[in-house]
Amino acid sequence: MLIKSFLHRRRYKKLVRRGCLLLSLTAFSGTTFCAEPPEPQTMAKRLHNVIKVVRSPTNRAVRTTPRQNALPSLRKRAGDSLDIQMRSSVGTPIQIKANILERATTRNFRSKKARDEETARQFLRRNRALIGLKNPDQELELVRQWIDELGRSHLRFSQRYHGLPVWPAELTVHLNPDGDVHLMNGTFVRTPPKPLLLTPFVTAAEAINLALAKKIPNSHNGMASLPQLIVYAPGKTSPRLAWKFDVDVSMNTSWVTVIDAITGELLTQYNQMMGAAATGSGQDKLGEKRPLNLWEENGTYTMVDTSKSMFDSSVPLSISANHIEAKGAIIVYDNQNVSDSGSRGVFAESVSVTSTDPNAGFVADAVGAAYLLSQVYDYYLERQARNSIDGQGGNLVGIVRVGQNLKNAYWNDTFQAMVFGDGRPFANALDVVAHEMTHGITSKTANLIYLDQPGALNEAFSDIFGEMVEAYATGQSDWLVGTNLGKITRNMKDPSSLRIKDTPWAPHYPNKMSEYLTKKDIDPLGVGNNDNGGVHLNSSIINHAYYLLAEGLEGAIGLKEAEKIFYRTLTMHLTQNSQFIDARFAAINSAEELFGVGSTQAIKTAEAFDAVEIINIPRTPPPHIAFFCGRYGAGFHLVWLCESRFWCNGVMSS
Ligand SMILES: [Ca+2]
Ligand SMILES: [Ca+2]
Ligand SMILES: [Zn+2]
Repeated sequence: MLIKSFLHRRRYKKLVRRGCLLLSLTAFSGTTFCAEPPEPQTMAKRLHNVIKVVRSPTNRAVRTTPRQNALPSLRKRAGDSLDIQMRSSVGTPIQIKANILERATTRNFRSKKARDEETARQFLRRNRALIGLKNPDQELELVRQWIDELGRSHLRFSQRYHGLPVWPAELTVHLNPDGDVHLMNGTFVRTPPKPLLLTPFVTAAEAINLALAKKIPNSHNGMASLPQLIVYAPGKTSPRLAWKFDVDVSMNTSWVTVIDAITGELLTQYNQMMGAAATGSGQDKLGEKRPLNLWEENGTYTMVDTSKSMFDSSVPLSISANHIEAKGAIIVYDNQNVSDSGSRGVFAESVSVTSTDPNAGFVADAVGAAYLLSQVYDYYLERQARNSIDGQGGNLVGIVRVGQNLKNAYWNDTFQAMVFGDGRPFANALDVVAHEMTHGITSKTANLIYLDQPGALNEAFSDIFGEMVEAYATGQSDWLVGTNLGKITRNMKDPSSLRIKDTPWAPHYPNKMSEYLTKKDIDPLGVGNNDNGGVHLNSSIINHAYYLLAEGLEGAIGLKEAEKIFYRTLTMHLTQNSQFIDARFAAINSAEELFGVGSTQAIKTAEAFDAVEIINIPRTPPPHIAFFCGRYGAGFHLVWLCESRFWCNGVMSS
């Protein structure tokens, strides 16, 4: 069969075993394979269609494009190690990887930073046809550049279109310690083939009114931020001009809102605040004794921990009844059972926690909070060499007794504060508190948007590091989220042992991609809450991959190496709109950077993602085969069909 001439026999068999059927193929001259994240609903539709052959609108006579030429010339420069993975939905690379993609520029620069940027930009310019950007210098703005502990440089670029931000679209160029580009990855879109209309018909003020008129709960109390004109490009619809702003309803509710600037249509809206999974059936606070680090002045002891290495003693420390000034301290305030937005303003009632006896008299909630913040700080410093949540030794603040009997705890990024209600025994729930604080790290690194797959990744990294902090502090992880809160909300070792709701007909949490929950699975009638597309539900697939890597697989690599790989994945590789497939590549790349290409750790990382069906499909074809991927171009698309919702929607074209 023709198919076997280009598919590795073994991989073909594997795909067939996994339930994929290749229904129909006609003769074709060349082929390539594209990876894209699973789209369960699309897959379901495809099943009904039996087979779908799409004729591209462009002229078939045009056979060679700059894009097709780009691959052979890159292959010539990069050699056989070249590996390109494409996102077929938008026709841009998920990643381009080789031993060396672009050598460090030999031109002279004042600093390593400037030289690295020029090398990265040279790579982007030279491969612009492959990357899908007409003018990378104009269309990519460098937003962050850092050198990691392995001496590798990472440059994060944000996409622009005629000066407007394209959102959420980013890519990262990675340089080895010699300054050569060896990897590029990202979630971005091609330069729109036809110019976009850049004059809004809908004004910013009209956009806000439209948003407030829609169904945001309590939006009449809402405060909208200044709308920003953007090109909205989530990768599922074609890019369009839009207004983006937040509608803040309360301290823990802030709706990211995008309104079409031409039609006024609501394009997306989701609550970006990450509430704690604060479910449970009540449990008394344990009277556990915790050591405290305090600040003493004139016989009064205040709950300010200056014992961490982040503390900067050159900045004067000052303490008043309701404010503490310090740099690099852990500070706990007591909000005295007033709500977060009391009549006198946000946290206006919070006071410092004091006692005249260093061994007695402190508010119990504050003692617990000080212990938790200290453990989270120590974990990230010791295990991940991260100095505080912001990575810069910024204060960690805890605010306890917020509201009356509030059954919630959440991280407030603006205040760099962990906020605790007193309705649950959070003081003992390290996994939940570390989960919340990890959202603070995510927002400063990958900054994953809180919707669908990127949102599920955001949640998964919080669950994972919640467990890792628990393991660090207590000596073991139980792989259960919500330990000590009275009710387990997620199980990383065996996700599907739990149902997503307390009804006997509710679906189970997914273990793998074939069990991925669509919005319809979550909210069949479409009237309720679909959890932003299942961010707390589909996260289980990533959670489970992590568990397998750390402990579950035969030859699993253990917690300490697994957590290093996933921390690197989150902080160095993922971008705002990363999908599960991006996480697979990012984790493998991280393992290779830490432990070497072909290392056991890298192999096991791939196996862990295989096991949850976030699978790779064949690599870039050899250079004599014409290169094509995506919606724009010549030829036929043939779609693989699957018996179930397995992830295998690779697209082939001639
Ligand atoms: Ca806001
Ligand atoms: Ca736990
Ligand atoms: Zn969360």
